[in-house]
Amino acid sequence: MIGNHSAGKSSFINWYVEEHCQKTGVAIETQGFTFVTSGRKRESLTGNATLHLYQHFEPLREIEGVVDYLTTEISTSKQKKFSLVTFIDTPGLVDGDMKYPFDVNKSILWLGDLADLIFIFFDPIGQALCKRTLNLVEKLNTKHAERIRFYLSKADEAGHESDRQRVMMQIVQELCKRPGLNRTGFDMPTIYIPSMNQKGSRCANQIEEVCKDIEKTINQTIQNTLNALERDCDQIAEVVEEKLQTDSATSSANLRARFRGATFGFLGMLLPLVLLATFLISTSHKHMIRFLGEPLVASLSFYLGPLSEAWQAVPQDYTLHVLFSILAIALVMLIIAKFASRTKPTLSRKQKRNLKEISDYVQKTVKSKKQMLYQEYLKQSVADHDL
Ligand SMILES: Nc1nc2c(ncn2[C@@H]2O[C@H](COP(=O)(O)OP(=O)(O)OP(=O)(O)O)[C@@H](O)[C@H]2O)c(=O)[nH]1
Ligand SMILES: [Mg+2]
Repeated sequence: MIGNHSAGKSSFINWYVEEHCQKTGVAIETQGFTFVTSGRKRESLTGNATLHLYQHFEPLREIEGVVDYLTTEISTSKQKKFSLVTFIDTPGLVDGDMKYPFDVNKSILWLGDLADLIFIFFDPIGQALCKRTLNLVEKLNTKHAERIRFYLSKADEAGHESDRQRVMMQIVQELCKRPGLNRTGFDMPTIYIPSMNQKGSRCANQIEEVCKDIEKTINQTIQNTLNALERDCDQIAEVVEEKLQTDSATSSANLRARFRGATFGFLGMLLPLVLLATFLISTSHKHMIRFLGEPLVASLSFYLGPLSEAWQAVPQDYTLHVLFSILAIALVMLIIAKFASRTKPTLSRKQKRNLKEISDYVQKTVKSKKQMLYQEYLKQSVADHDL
């Protein structure tokens, strides 16, 4: 609810809730922001408690000083659709010297991003043309034109029909001067609190339309929320499936990496051993027989014979070169083995089970609950309609 000072914002909330939640009067009554919401016990909360209750409003803390001017009024009223609404009453807007203890424009614009409906109250007395209100409306309109509703409040005080028309024209003209607001056919219902019509004005009161609009918005929000819930469930299941697939791909990649590492490692170890054996057989045959025994050396010479011949074919001067080259190749293979066998982390069995449980939960429990709520909602709205 935004509007000029004394436009009747707080009075409207009290009328809707049918309880005197908010102070009203001719003075500047509402100094800060008040969340009027439904609950089990009549209670007033401070700024910090308010931000605790509405955690998504936490960024408001960044606007200096505003937390000290936040309150929540919890009411047990079950009137109209109040149990499904939270009103945000805002400080009356005035021009000029009046200093707000916090950045009121910034706060209102920030709250406007979160509200489902933005009610703008213009009253016929005095300050319908408050610059601050018009500036804010223009800004809000660029982002949230479809949420904004204009009302001529306290319409019973507007005098005769002709006076009211004039006031309305003036407001619309003033709004249309703003480039962002120049729309054709401004809809501005006239409303007033029935019990406050002391002069017995016969002006049409469209306050019931406001209630219908609130109800319509509640219904839309319910549907949107339930649809978003279903989409979120699907998205969670998708992400889980993706994670499990990636994990299984990583697992097989790890297996291949281990195999590759083992192969290179084996070759890297085998090469120097074969080299050593060949070298020893061809150079110190007798010592070998003494250490390993005649039969083993015989079979070794049989298998490695061609290699030792090749070895003997290497000219004496180059033996060392060949030796080092082969050792270098073996070293390279061991290094390759080390790199090839590198693996990536995978999910533990417990983590995989957890993920599957999450996916099952959203797909079965949450989705069926959504279905149930949807049915319940449809039944209720059909019943309401029948009434
Ligand atoms: N005649 C008449 N008086 C109203 C109506 N609504 C509010 N008032 C009176 O107008 C005065 C201001 O109302 P509030 O509800 O305090 O206005 P507000 O917009 O909350 O004002 P601030 O909190 O100061 O910004 C009070 O004296 C109310 O009794 C209405 O529909 N008709
Ligand atoms: Mg007020």
